[in-house]
Amino acid sequence: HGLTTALPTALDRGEFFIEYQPLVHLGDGSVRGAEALVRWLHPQHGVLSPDRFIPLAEHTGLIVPLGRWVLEQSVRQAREWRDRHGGEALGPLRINVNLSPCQLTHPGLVQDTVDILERTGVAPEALCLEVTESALIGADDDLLKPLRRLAEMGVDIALDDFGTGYSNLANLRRLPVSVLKLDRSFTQSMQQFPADPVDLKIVEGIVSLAHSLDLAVTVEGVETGAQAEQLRILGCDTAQGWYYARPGPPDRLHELALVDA
Ligand code: G
Ligand code: G
Ligand code: MN
Ligand code: NA
Repeated sequence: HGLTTALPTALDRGEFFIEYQPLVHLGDGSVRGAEALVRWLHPQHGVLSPDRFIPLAEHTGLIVPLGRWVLEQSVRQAREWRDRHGGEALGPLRINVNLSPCQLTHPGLVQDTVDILERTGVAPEALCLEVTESALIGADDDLLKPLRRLAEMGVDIALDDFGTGYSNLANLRRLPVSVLKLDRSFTQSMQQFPADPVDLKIVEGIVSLAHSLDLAVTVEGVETGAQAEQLRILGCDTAQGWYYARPGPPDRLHELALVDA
């Protein structure tokens, strides 16, 4: 239908834009970075969420140039946040960017990332690439090789939506990941305080396994202070969700980070 025919030219027409959602340290509430979330400002349909067009972009191959554009814009934005605040006071704000499975198999991924980091002067340590758990299920060495190269350079790799796929916990050891992003469904089960004891045990187990493997744990979809507190007590490191802020324009993140600096 209409979206399919409009998508190929949308990038050239400058119809995509990026919103940023802060990543907050659960211990002290400080803003540590943001996740970049792409949107399409469609001339007829208005703002479309990625669920509406990312599958299409994957299907048509546009995801490769689109993903590269998102990466470049986001890393540039991270550089701008740093410059605008004289570098230090904001701390090193980190930028998280989602990668789709098609980008993982694209041969240009490592070189494109290196080029973008060099062009912008952003340290690899300030970048985190998010890959879904399901994209890495049964991943062979060929698929993991580019991620390993990036990880060796200092780029963080996060396992997104963790706990929704066929979480093979033993498999974690072989993946070049340094962050687990616990799926929103776990956060939702922390609605009551105290939360369901079985859910608490599961999250506790995941956190302790993650930490024993030197992985940081980020929780998604935090909507209430009670959830944040529960997840902090369980040892989660960083959080993201509407309780802190909805995804928004880059200046908004800058303001949020300044407030608690
Ligand atoms: O805000 P939300 O509706 O933004 O995002 C919905 C989904 O779209 C999330 O699963 C998110 O990971 C995915 N997403 C957002 N931006 C990107 C992107 O730039 N690339 C890819 N591959 N996925 C994205
Ligand atoms: O990459 P990922 O699948 O995690 O994408 C994050 C998605 O979750 C985006 O669609 C974003 O808008 C959404 N989101 C972020 N914070 C919250 C929240 O607190 N509650 C809910 N329900 N969704 C959220
Ligand atoms: Mn994500
Ligand atoms: Na997620």
